[in-house]
Amino acid sequence: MDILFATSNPHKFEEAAAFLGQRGIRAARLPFEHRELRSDNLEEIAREAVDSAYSVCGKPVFVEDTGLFITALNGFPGTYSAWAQKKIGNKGILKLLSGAGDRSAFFETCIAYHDGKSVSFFSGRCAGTIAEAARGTSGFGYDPIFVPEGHPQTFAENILLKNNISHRYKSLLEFSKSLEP
Ligand code: ITT
Repeated sequence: MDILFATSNPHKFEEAAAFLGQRGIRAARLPFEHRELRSDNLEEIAREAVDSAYSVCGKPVFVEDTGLFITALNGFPGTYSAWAQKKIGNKGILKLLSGAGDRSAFFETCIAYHDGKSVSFFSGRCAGTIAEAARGTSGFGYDPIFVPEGHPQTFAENILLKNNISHRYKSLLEFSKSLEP
């Protein structure tokens, strides 16, 4: 089957298209520049975005909203992850965490799928810690500073691992199961 993924982020599209392609679902990208809703809730943001994407394309379409939630920063950058990546980047996050005893964090993704009648949600979470310094060159965004639980490398040092355990992988797995006939 064919499906549309509305996103402004080519990296997110690449990861999702590779995963879905392995399961016989061909994803096409709807380049979607959209002013995101301000909210602390990923599902609320994804809901508003998918309604807007559907009103543009009029076809079954999904969006996903992802955040990095850092315990020592009370969940920041969370739903403001795109903004924080642009404004302060990984360097800024590492600076905010200098001297922090607790470096735990998690990524969470919420997919919202509009099938033309109703909207369904699929979430995935990946726990880990924030590294002391950025490491690795693969991936994008916060990948060089995120070390998934139980592994020594950052996502940017081991992209194959990322693609098999990540927040995005988990949410896409649930989503793809729901599309099975
Ligand atoms: P959309 O148009 O799809 O919303 P976006 O880039 O604004 O694209 P998000 O709000 O979902 O996407 O993501 C927030 C930011 O978090 C994103 O810009 C990246 O910097 C970062 N991010 C998202 N997924 C990531 C991942 O798997 N690994 C590392 N960083 C990630």
